[in-house]
Amino acid sequence: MKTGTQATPHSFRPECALDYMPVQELRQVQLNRLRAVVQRAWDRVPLFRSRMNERGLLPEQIRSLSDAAKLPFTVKADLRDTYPFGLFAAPMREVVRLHASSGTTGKPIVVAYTQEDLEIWTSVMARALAACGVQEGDIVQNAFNYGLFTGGLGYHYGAERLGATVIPASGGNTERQIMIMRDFGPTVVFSTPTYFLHIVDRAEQLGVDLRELPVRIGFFGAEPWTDAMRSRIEQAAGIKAYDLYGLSEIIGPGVSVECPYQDGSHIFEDHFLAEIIDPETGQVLPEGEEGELVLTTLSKQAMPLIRYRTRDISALMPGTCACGRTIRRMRRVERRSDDMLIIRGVNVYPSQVEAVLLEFDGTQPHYQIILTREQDLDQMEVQVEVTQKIFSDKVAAMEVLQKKLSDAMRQVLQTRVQVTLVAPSTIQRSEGKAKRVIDRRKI
Ligand code: DLL
Repeated sequence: MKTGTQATPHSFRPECALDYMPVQELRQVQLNRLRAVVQRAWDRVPLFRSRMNERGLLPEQIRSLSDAAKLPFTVKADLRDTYPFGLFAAPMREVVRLHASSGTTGKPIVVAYTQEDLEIWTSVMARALAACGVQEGDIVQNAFNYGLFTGGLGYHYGAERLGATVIPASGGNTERQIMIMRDFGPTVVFSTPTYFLHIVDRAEQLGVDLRELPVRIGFFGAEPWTDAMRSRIEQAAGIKAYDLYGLSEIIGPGVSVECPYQDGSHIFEDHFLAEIIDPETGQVLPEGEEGELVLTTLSKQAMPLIRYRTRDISALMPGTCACGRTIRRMRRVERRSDDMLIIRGVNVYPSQVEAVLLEFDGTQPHYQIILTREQDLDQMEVQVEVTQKIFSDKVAAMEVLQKKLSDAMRQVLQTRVQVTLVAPSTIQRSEGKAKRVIDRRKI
């Protein structure tokens, strides 16, 4: 590990002042904001108001933070059903940014930001980066994708706010990433953990020793990763690797972040109210118990979400962190309670694959998704059965179909997919639920 420039666990940064708010004050801020956001959603989002009506609940009945448990949940399907803009709580003229993330079918889900929302997003990202030692004078290489994905721009604005020099490298083009790391001397990197491991491998092949470069801190997220992956990253690159969590629906990256103790992820509770529920019953679980993370945006204007079921499995950690922050910690997310796959940081649902297959003649609804990791990069193969007619046709017909399917998958899933056409009846039939996904990646 490079020394001298790491954040010490107790180094206080003014950007992080709100992380240390007295707990009572913090709870009061949360309650005031919760009441305001419930009122806003009630006034402006028909779906939310009708759900409240079904429960005979009025905004003024939310008088304490524990009353949040009375509020209806919001789920991903609600975003799909109101696609594209049905959950917006601000007129389009106040919306200054749209982002999108995969939905469960062909259409993405759309999220919106007012100027104030962007300010909040920038501030939580700045707090997150500052907590782990990013500061003016740092040069950061941002290898998260820029575009509809929230990763690129979310990190970008947070780092700029701190006065760091941002290199908007975006994802991909590994050799160029390594060239930038050597020639521009970044001290901080942002990436998905798997992509960074790929950079590490490629650098080794090229004879570049990342440990000798100035880079000292990395922020990783957008997909689950483990402590084993963290150790590999830290050792191979000679950096401290921090976990940063978030999701588009709530804001993008910046819901929570580790501190130098790397013992749980601090939730920016003044902006996000966190609960853990039993995914089966929907009941709120006590601190320390594992369940599904449910988040409420406390200050978002354009698209407030009340009790959003993230499908991420975590737990709220009891006790306070040695760093002294009063904002609570959640355990890092290592799995989800639904079938969403994260491939190279991109969210993919098996149902999206199915939707593509259904559009083409000659395929059968029997398919399997096989995930592997080669040189630390996720590979996705879709094996699909073709009809007897196509199979006994000329090879050219198979090739045309294969090409069309690959292109369509890439278009819809936004990631490279290897399509393999297989003979009828070759994919193993299941007696119960079809086993659509074989995940051979080791995380
Ligand atoms: O992945 C936002 C983000 C970008 C977070 C960059 C961190 C860094 P979505 O594309 O909407 O947004 O995907 C959100 O990714 O529900 C989790 O399942 C997973 N995820 C995000 N961060 C982490 C993490 C962005 N640190 C979904 N650890 C979430 C584990 C994560 N899973």
